[in-house]
Amino acid sequence: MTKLSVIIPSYKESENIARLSKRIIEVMPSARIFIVDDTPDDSCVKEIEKLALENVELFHRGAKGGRGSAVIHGLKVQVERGSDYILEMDADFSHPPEQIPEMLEKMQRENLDLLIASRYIEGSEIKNWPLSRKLFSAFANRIARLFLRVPVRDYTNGYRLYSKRAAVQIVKSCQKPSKGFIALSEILVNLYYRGYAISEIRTCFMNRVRGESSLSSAEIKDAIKGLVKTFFTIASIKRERKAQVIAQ
Ligand SMILES: Nc1nc2c(ncn2[C@@H]2O[C@H](COP(=O)(O)OP(=O)(O)OP(=O)(O)O)[C@@H](O)[C@H]2O)c(=O)[nH]1
Ligand SMILES: [Mg+2]
Repeated sequence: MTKLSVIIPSYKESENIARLSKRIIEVMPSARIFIVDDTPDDSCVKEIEKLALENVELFHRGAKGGRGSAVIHGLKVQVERGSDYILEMDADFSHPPEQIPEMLEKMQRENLDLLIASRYIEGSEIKNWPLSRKLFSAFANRIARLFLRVPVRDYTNGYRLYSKRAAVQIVKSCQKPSKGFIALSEILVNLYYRGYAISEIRTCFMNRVRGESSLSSAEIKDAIKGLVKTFFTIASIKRERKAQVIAQ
């Protein structure tokens, strides 16, 4: 049977994390959930203990290390455990778990390495985001596309499915990811410019109802630094691939 792992980065998500884990298991009873939790206290740990589901595991780091590094840690653990497919999604119900079977089916049918649930393709929806967030996200995506030139519409939605070989590549290439959402663009670049198969699927993104946002001005500064770093990554991957061709 196909082994699917779901990585959920979590920071102060005690109002969401158990509810979400339960919903995922209802949709995909065979999935294994791996939560990488940076909440300083044990509020999320307690919620998951209370839930007591065998296939839901929480790894408590206990200090804010960033969404990017939480996901890379999760990918590393799941690669070592031999997962066939690894999904990442936010803890705040922005990403509908009901879509997991559809994503998995497309991934397998088209033999993809990365499938992005994209907010910016036909048929997609963004619900309950204030205009300021919509504009910020659209602007961040435009800028990322301008500099990074990967032919996808959504560089920053953290609802994505990876193949095993893509996950192995990410763990190897993205050891020091940026802290916030720009790490998603770093991963994208590291796969696209090495020739991995990438596609998008329509989705319905919903603003969080419970818990607090971790988007801050520090994260925006981190995104600008991350974008510059990723821009230079493209040149180094191209050099690396050229050297491989010459060596052959
Ligand atoms: N492990 C870990 N998870 C984080 C960290 N920062 C954010 N997250 C999680 O990453 C996901 C995305 O963060 P959000 O706060 O929802 O960011 P956002 O979606 O841009 O903002 P809002 O939805 O408006 O609150 C959520 O599941 C957070 O709990 C972190 O430092 N460490
Ligand atoms: Mg969110």
